[in-house]
Amino acid sequence: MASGIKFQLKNSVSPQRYSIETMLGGMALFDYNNDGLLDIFFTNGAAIPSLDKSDPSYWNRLYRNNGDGTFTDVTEQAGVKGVGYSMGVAAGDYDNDGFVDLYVAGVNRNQLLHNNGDGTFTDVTDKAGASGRTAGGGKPWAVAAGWFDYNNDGLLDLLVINYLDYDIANCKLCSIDGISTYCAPGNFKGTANILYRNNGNGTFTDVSESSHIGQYAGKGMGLAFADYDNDGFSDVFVSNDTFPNFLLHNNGDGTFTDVALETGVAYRSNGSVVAGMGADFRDLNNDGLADIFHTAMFGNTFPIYKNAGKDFEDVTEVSGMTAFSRRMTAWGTGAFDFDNDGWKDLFTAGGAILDNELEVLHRPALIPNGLLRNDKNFTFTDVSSTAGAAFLEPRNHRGAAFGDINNDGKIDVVVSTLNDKSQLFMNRTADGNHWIILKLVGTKDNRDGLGTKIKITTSEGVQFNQATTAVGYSSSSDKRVHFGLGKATVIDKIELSWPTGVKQVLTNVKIDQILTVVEGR
Ligand SMILES: [Ca+2]
Ligand SMILES: [Ca+2]
Ligand SMILES: [Ca+2]
Ligand SMILES: [Ca+2]
Repeated sequence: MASGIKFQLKNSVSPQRYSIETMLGGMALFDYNNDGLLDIFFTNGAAIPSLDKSDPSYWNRLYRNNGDGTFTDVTEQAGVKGVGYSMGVAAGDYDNDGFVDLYVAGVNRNQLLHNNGDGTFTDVTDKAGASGRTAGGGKPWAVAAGWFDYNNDGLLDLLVINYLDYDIANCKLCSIDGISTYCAPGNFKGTANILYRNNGNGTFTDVSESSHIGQYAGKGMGLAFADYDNDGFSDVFVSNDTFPNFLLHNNGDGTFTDVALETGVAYRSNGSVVAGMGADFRDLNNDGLADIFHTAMFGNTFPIYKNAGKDFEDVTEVSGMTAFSRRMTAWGTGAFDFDNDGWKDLFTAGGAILDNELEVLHRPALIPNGLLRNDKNFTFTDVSSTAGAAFLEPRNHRGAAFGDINNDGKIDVVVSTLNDKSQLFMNRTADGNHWIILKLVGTKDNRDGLGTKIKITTSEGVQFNQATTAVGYSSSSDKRVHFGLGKATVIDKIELSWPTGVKQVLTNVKIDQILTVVEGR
């Protein structure tokens, strides 16, 4: 059955090959109308070089999930077609009114879209003070954003990830052997990211300086949150493009310190800087410590860093990732248990950086997606070849968002493709395994429960996950927390640690259900 999703990511490719053209585009899987069905928001480009978005082919798009496998384009009635050259999106209920809002990151304009609860959104960017402009008035090129409660006050704060110091009106253009192509990031300076503290009255304060986030200029692409040292404060991982990664430790006093170098995640263990793309920050070996995975470009291999407690161990070589990824570039990614066996697997959205990669670098411009099964102990097996014919089709994939679109307990994936239709991969894995999905409702905490750490215990062992929407590249995934349960027929215990410190324990929980967990009840 046709899904009705007609969205095509359009970058307005120019003969000059402006760098922004190759960096689109993310999407969000979130339930904007609270009917229990995940809807899809796609970011989109604009005309080059005007960055004008008025032509409908450049609009961002919202598709409502009808619950029968079909979707309806509700962009116009929802008021979300957007402005400027958009790139990333982050979903989070910043005002705790029960309706999930959107922050759209872009080249020349960022937008905070308040969900009014009646199917419409209002652009409140200026009123909220979250334009993505720096204190000096400049508008850095933002590729992604994420919601998290860094100061544990029950209000979601916003981190905006900026990429290169770039001005389309006055920028360097590049060529290889006389052929115009996209510049390598080394041709531009990096930029600092922006942290906005939520004031709780619909406004935000730029705390980039006081939080020390603004001290670190990088070339950010991937963003993911986890409390990697279990001190009760959400930390931040940012993968940087051909620049050392950031691991921003939340000091708990409103400041962050980049500890990437001393914890071993700034560079690969051989000392090389890689072109960091999308990232995820989750426990891959069920020991309660969040590990790091990020995609990269051809020749790099995609790094896996095992959280060893005080620092991280580069386990890329032993993981099976080298053979899979050494000759591949990928963007979107996510660590989800696609076969519900209790171990989080990895998805990668393949696509070359240059659209004329074949012509100028003599290697493929179109790359298939990847699916890697977690065979425990940081061993991953490439199972892409059995994931389906459409899954293997080489394309110019970009963003990926993850969530259970038909509420059958299996995690589905939406993937964007540059200048082509987006794809919706419904997970049809026939495994006979059980599952649970937790829909958190914060009361003292942020309504979405983002940042809540969850431990579950079954006859098959323990598992850990956390509530987050910041996953992969420029994209926002289902806020609900999924666990595959294997053959377990009951969940003995679910332990939740909410960001403000509230602890909650559920026992003898039924499997194969979407369970709403209200904080403190
Ligand atoms: Ca919905
Ligand atoms: Ca906060
Ligand atoms: Ca921490
Ligand atoms: Ca698995």
